[in-house]
Amino acid sequence: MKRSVLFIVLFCVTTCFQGFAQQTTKERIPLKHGAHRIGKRTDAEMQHWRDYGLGQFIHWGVYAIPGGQWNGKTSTYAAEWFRSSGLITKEEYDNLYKQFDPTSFDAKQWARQAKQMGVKYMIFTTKHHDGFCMWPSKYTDYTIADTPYKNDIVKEIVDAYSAEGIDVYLYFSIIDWSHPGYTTGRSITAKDRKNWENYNPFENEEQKQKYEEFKTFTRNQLMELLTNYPRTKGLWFDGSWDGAWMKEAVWVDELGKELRTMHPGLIIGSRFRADELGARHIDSNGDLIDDYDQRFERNLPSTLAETGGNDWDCVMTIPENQWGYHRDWSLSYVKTAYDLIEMMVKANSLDGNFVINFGPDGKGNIRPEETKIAQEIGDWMTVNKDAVCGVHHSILEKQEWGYSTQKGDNIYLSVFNKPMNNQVRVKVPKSKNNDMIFVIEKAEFLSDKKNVIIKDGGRDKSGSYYYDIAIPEDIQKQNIPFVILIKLKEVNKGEKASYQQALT
Ligand code: H79
Repeated sequence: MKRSVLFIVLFCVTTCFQGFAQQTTKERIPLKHGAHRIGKRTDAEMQHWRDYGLGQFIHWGVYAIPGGQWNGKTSTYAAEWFRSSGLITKEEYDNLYKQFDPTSFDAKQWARQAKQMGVKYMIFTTKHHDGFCMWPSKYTDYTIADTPYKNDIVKEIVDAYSAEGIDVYLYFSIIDWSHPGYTTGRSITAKDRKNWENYNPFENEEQKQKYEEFKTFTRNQLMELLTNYPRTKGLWFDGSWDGAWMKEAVWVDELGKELRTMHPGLIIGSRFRADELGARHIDSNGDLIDDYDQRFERNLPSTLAETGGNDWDCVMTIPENQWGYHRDWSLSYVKTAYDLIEMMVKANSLDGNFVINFGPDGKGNIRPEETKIAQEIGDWMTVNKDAVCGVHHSILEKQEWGYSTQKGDNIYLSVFNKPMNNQVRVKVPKSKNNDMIFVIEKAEFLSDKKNVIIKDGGRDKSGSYYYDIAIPEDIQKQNIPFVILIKLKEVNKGEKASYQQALT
């Protein structure tokens, strides 16, 4: 009897597994140019990237000269898209570089400000969609070398930021409106995707030939950047949604491998290439392409599940969708330092890096509003950076008062919604062992290490336990987001009462 039960169980288990295996093998498409790795990168460079927490983006180019305005008219378009705004002719725009002379530019000062703000890495626009190169590329005349300023801005940036210990990543747009071989950037329709094998991005044979020149040009420029600036940690690609580029999955994949071979440790996000079936970011089997997910642009995930467990970054503008310098910031809501800090900690609590964009003006000045924000974030980071850098999501569930992050045994509670009763009620996780229970062993405010009172906050119907942490008066008065560092300890249920009594 027993034997037959065992047999039935074994039979069920094996058929289930077989069914599962069949299902997965049936579903997986043998891709050659999709993800080349399942799961996260585990090397030291990527671990370093994961620990940044906060980064700075800088959008700077000739679009900073008009700053969203021309002949007395203001564009509501993103300022770095000014060439397409309709307010300026293409000829006028393409000659702006002759006036580009940022006499106030001081890379060291920018880097000092970024350091004070607490950023660990920065991303710089070497070339935006207009094709203007902020480095003296030998493959085009449309570069900084042909401006009155002449100096290599990318070099100044890489040197100054690296000297401050801030890692540099190079933004590079695949879209290049200045190159005759670049195609129009026609967007892909659902119909195109369905019949991807036969999709033809070109209108004629000549266009197709010219695109070959564009590919060589793009490859040359990327090689040039990595050769000229060997301290670069990674490449942040943009404008890769063009059909012609997507259709080049094999070639682009080879290029990526070439770049990685010439620059070991290089970090590339998911916006560089499509797979051979035209899937971007997430390949046709559902796996992340390249090293981190770039889809959270100006848009944070709400849950860890939404991130798919991948590495990711969120790049964020201070006003609404303005990356380059726009003279008029009254067009949209302008985020405050605390708005940005809250988004940053939310990103960190979901295992992402948060990157705040700056758009310096045509003379090389960082605008006063941005400088103020940088200072305010820096002041906050000076006290609370432990909750941001080198952390990951915590074992606590999301709670109303804010977000929590963790490093080793340290759990950081970043409080953005201060309770009216000035008590932060913390729900601790349930122990896996029924006889055990988590207690808060220690709690301290990062800004004021005294006055910590922890009280038993009771228990809810589901059997979860709570603790109340009193907010000291000086912190109540400051009225800014604050961080409480706690340590949990697992104790026997019986021990809990006496343990808690000792604390209060
Ligand atoms: O560099 C920043 C943007 O310029 C770039 N990516 C970030 C990091 C970007 N390029 N394209 N897009 C973002 C999405 C396209 C938006 C567009 Fe529009 C909608 C282009 C034209 C209509 C936004 C609104 C830009 C101009 C008007």
